[in-house]
Amino acid sequence: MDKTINANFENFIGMSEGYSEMAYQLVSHVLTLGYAVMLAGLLYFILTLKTVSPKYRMSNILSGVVMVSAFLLLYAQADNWTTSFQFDPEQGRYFLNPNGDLFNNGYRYLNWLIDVPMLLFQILFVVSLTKLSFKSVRNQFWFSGSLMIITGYIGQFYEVSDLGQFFIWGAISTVFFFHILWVMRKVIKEGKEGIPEEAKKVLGSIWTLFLVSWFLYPGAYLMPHLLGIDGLFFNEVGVVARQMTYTIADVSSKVIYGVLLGNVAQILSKAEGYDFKKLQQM
Ligand code: RET
Repeated sequence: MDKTINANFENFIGMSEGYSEMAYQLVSHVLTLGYAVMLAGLLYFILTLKTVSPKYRMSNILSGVVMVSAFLLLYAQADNWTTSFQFDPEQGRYFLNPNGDLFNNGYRYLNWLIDVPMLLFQILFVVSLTKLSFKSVRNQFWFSGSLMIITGYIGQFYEVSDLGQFFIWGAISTVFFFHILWVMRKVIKEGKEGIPEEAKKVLGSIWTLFLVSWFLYPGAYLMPHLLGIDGLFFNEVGVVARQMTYTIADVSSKVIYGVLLGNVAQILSKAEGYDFKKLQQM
């Protein structure tokens, strides 16, 4: 297999030096943790549905949708890892399985195609927009969210075979990414107007979490070349770092984000006279 094949760099490491026991298992465990957290999150979002007034429940429902799709696709991603590489007892390392599929991070991208619009819409069911139009924001989120992912999905195929294409598609994707950040900043700023101080603080944390966790994805895209083209990360350390980055980003941008939005919804529900704790005692 030469470097003209549009395969992810994980395969080239698995074909040349192979993976040590620790690197192989770390990736396998981190991928497993990823989908396990999504199932746990699903349970949380279902069980907390009634803690917010009916008006805000769409936020929990969208988190639930995100959990189901992420669970299934991350499960497929983990399965892809274990079937792509196999242990060689003679060398004591894992190498590309000649009878298996190649490894590809594309499952994730297709998961984002569902989850990114859902996560972006979700906040619109919690904050009240007074100046911005709900429809226009929703359409901008939907448009730029999908194009950011599709262009990145194409680009990631070229991370070894054609760096020109890899960087061009990555740059186009980044334009849509910045558009999303710009719209989200406006939504959060406007959402803070006229709500209790406590809810404002949580919305502030959501913006920080959003910025940090969403920037991890382009970081993972660039991982094989992060410390120089085919440089210090073009090895098993880069492979482990990439899967860890993705898992941290997924747990933050989907689960923690959903929990924090739920907290805002709880505060707002209470301020509007829906006090879950009191209802429980009745
Ligand atoms: C890509 C390609 C390279 C450039 C940029 C990217 C951005 C990806 C982002 C993904 C967010 C995903 C989320 C998923 C949650 O389920 C596509 C890696 C900018 C921001 C939040």
